[in-house]
Amino acid sequence: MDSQNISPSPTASSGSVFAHLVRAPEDPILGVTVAFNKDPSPVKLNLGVGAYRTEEGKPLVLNVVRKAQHQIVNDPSRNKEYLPIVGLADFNKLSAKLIFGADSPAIQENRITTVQCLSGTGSLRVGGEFLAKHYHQRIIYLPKPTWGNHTKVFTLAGLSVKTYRYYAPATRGLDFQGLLEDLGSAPSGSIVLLHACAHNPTGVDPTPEQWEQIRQLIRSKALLPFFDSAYQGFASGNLDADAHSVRSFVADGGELLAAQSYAKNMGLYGERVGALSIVSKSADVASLVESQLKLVIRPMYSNPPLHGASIVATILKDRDLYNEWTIELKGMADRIISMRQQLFDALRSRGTPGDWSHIIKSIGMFTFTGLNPEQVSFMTKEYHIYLTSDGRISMAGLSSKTVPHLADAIHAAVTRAS
Ligand code: KET
Repeated sequence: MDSQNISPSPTASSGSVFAHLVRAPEDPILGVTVAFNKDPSPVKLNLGVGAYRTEEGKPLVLNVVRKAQHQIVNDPSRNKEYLPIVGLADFNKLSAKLIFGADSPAIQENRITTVQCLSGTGSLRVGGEFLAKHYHQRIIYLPKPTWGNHTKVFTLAGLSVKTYRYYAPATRGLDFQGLLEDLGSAPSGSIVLLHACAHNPTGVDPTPEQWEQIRQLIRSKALLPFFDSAYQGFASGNLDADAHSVRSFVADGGELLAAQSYAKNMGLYGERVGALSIVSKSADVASLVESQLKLVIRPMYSNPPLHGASIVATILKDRDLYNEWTIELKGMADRIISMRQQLFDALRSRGTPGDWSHIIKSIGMFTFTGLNPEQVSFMTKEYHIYLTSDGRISMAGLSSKTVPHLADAIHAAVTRAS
């Protein structure tokens, strides 16, 4: 062949077909870890992503997870075949039981469809796509503020995102009046995203009495609740108590969706294991729902991964492993609560200006400190402490050893950088 005849294509000479791309910003939460990883400082501290760390600052693989993995690996009858489109049957049944309660009438009446999805995010996305396709109202209301990814997940699923008032910066508490007004004026049938417990990023949850009023309002206006349950067990240390909000909406016989994640409560972050449940009015409808969910999932990722779901199912179905899990979970929740007290005490002993009682009062993995973006970037630059620019800190990333460093940084940020 005459090589002179092979002339470069016009695109090769003018550069890549992708040369026009605009650089996308890093993710507001996961991008914090990217920046953290680049910092060579020995005192650096990552309080960005909500991922549990031990007192030694290390990731934790739960003992029950190690045991379950051991069982799975040593069971010669197991294989690596594809799972069904809806995932592992045992996992789905046990996940529904975990969130709705073993005695849930909706389970007994076969009114719940549960499908295994790619952790909490994937469950929200599959639920969003299903609603965009099959539900008569495309508007979804998200609390303001909410987990940053919610807006993108639901917008890309084809829903139209609006917000309802949730947090009152002045009181660092719930804007309950605002919430009732906004949901009260939502178009009938609107979908409402609710954090089942441990609201992210504020750490502020409604009281049981407030949940009851929210439930009555949602039902009276025929709104459709969609629960995001990413922290069951992390709020109070008790799995049943943390499912109270969801269960009260099932108890009234109405319909709802719920997305579950095992990332935090079993420490299975990278296994991407979660579930979407849709509670319907009858077993017939539930089976129609399942048939359509399969059509959403099959072209998206075909069927979900096996390993994480096998771990979860192994733990949930064995009484001893389950009990051991609840103890380990309580241990994580208690360590977070003790970090709250230690940080609060450290700030008080430094005389840091401001009322820091919200650090103790917040529920779950995070504290919404009230620090502004300038103060946050000061702390990162001067103290190598990494957190999201909205001032949220992951209490689960702290330890007794690092509390003084964080308290020094907050003190300096408040007194010098404001
Ligand atoms: N819902 C909420 C409220 C949430 O905070 C997260 C994760 C998820 C769902 C999804 O988790 P998954 O790993 O898909 O099961 N939040 C932490 C991690 C992240 O942003 O991806 C975080 O806020 O740091």
